[in-house]
Amino acid sequence: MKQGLKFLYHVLPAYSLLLLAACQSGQKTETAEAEKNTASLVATTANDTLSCHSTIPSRFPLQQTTAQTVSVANDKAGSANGEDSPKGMVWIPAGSFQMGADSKDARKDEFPKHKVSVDGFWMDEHEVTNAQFAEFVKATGYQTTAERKPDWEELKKQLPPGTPKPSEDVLVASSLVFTAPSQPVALNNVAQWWSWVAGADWRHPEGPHSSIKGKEQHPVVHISWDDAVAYAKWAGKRLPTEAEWEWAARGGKENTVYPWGNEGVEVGSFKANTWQGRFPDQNTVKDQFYTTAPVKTFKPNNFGLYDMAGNVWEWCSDYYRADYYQTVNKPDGVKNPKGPAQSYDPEEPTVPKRVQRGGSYLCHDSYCSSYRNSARMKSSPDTGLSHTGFRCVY
Ligand SMILES: [Ca+2]
Ligand SMILES: [Ca+2]
Repeated sequence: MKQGLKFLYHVLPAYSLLLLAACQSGQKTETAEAEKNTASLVATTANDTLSCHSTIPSRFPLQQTTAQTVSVANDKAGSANGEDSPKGMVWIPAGSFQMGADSKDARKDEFPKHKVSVDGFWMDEHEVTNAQFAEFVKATGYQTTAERKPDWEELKKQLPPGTPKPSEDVLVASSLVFTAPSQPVALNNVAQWWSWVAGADWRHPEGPHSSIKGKEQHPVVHISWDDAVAYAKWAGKRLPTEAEWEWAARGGKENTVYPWGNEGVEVGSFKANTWQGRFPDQNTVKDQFYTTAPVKTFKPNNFGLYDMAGNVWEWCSDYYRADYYQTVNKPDGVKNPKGPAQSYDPEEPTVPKRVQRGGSYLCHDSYCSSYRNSARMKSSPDTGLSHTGFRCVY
């Protein structure tokens, strides 16, 4: 198994530590600019589309860069019988639905809305927790992507020719940690709130001096797609397809923007672990959680799934293509789509990417509404940030 995992490591797609370094060196200038014009930056916040609307950073390249009908089939293939239920999983019935954009917040890659059918499947009722991931590591000795030193010889294969090697102090086992700036900042440079922290990994979510003690029931974070796949294989499960994930998030509801319906995320009782206040410098923490929340803190959707919106991002098995929905938009619909054969993200064309869904504790309604059912995100398979986790299906 270790050899297989080693192979996964060696396909690291990250292509530029230099961009990270460039972003970080530009940070002071950006901050100074922000201080000069706070009011206009706050206005920018509302309109900006370069924050978690469009992309989150890959591990290395901090690049700048309708009417709906839902039917739930009477599904006899699976069993919702409690006796047959795998522990901690719920049965998601087969059905067909209109996949894609539901609201004015929808982004280009959520169109066109199209008919999709999926077979029934079991799904983890909550995100994989630290306690669950610890069992896997204990049993296998698995070392996550974030715990391994990046291999420059591999990385540079995906860089433009002639890219100089970053300094050795950057090429150490590290991960990206959310670090709030002390004042409002423009939202077009994610390096202002993501820091490359040596020693940050799933056991040390905020860096080497932090720990997961007392966070056993929180979702595991700093999980790359490769890590998630390794865990799923060990558990005898797999990652959900993007279509399965969206169908499950909708919970059989029609015409809804969120897993709970259409009510705004901050209206009424709190429905998910998200960001309140002004991103990224001011979180009022009205929902009680600045970073992760224990799983099952907020109400489940109609299928009994927790945190399909917010808390941590969840990996799907599919490659990401911005135009994928155009290719599967057929009058009769598409059955059990598994994503495109290859990825293509016009924002970072050389980086192969996988899909993430559901948003995180960093998503805020004023500019990032990725806890919408149809919102799509993507990242390179070696990327696991302090808000990246997963759940499995089977
Ligand atoms: Ca929160
Ligand atoms: Ca989630």
